[in-house]
Amino acid sequence: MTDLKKQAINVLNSNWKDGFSIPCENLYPFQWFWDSGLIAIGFAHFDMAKAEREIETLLDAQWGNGFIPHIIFHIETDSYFPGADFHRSDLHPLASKKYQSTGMTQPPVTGFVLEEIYRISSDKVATLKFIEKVIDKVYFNHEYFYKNRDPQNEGLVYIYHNWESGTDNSPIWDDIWETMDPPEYTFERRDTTHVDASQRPSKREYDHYLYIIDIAKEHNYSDEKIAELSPFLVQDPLFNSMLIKSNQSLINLYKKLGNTEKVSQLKTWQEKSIHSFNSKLFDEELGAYVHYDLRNEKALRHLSSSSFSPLSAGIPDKERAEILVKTMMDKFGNDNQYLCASFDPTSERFSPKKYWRGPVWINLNWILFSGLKQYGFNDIAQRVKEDTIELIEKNGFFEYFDSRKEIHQRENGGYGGNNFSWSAALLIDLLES
Ligand code: 2M8
Repeated sequence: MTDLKKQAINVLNSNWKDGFSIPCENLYPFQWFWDSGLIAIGFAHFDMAKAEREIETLLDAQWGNGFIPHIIFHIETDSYFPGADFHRSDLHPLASKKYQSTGMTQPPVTGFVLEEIYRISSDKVATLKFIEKVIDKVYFNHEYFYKNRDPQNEGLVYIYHNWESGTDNSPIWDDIWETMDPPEYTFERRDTTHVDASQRPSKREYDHYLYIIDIAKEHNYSDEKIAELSPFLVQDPLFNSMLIKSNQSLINLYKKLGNTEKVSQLKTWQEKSIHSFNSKLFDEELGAYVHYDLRNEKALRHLSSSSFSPLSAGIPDKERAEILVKTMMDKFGNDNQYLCASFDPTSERFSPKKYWRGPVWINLNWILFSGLKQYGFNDIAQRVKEDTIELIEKNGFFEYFDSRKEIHQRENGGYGGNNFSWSAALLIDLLES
């Protein structure tokens, strides 16, 4: 086993908290939805019991309407803000009685995570038994999305908060902040006691984040009211790609399990989603997929690593995939840049050290790698893989990395939290692929 893989295993084992994993010590002390799913892929390579437990714990926090929250507050600590007391998931009548959580969700990765675990497993019979036990909960989660998050019945679901996107302070959201004027909140930030403030969102950005939650709370997290009133209502290409990728995995797995009814419903959702995705979210001029602001009915015309994520869900046809990859390489693939910056390096809004405003993220690289491979862009996929390994080898298992190669010759270009779980988990998977 390589040293790097051993180190990655150590990171995962040390972030394991008896039933679930934290993304990293101090900065993120709870269980996060999409982190958990991606972490399970790493565990599946060396400890299937933990991979399964991770998913079971996550699904145990599901609400009575199929919703899965973005943070599950397993412990009480004031080292993270905003915590359970601010989010107040208990306001929703169908919230879990067992766990305190947020009232927002995250990219629905669980469906494809189950299929990945099956792919990795050396005991397919046992793994399929596990999948059979949990898969209906994942299906129920997809049903929640299609029933509650698609007010115009397009097959595209909305997110109502930037924290639902996973790409939390992407410059794309700046367009939305311009339409809002939230009050100035008084609160004590915790993230900036763990990480340099220059790598995190600003105080004013946090005011926006809190204000959207307050509006949702005023209406007890009612989906209907949120759709009507939230100033943030966006159809996000990454979020919808994850849903579509997971739909496909559920179809594949239900076929193995012989459940034709579920396969047929999933196929109906899938067809509609892929069709709308291609007709609504593709920007011909930019040559890539973009976000759509449903509240203000306009496209948010910016390039980010999310723009290329539809490759991993098989959304573009071959011709469009070529265009997409050309855009990616022209704008993000310059020789002095590591693939793939989280935001357009040629834009004025690009900020290479700050959270989701420019740095490379390992989870997005893993998603892009899988997409590029699916369409046969093997050389570029290989570059994404090599860049990912090099970034971790040079700097450590950080949360995000500077995309500018020159930086790494002078200093450590890893930012945010260290010993970060999904960086370790997905590196293990990349090393094996
Ligand atoms: C970051 O988000 C949290 C809020 O959810 C934060 O900044 O406090 C994001 O990178 C998100 O995508 C990720 O799931 C979370 C934990 O790793 O951290």
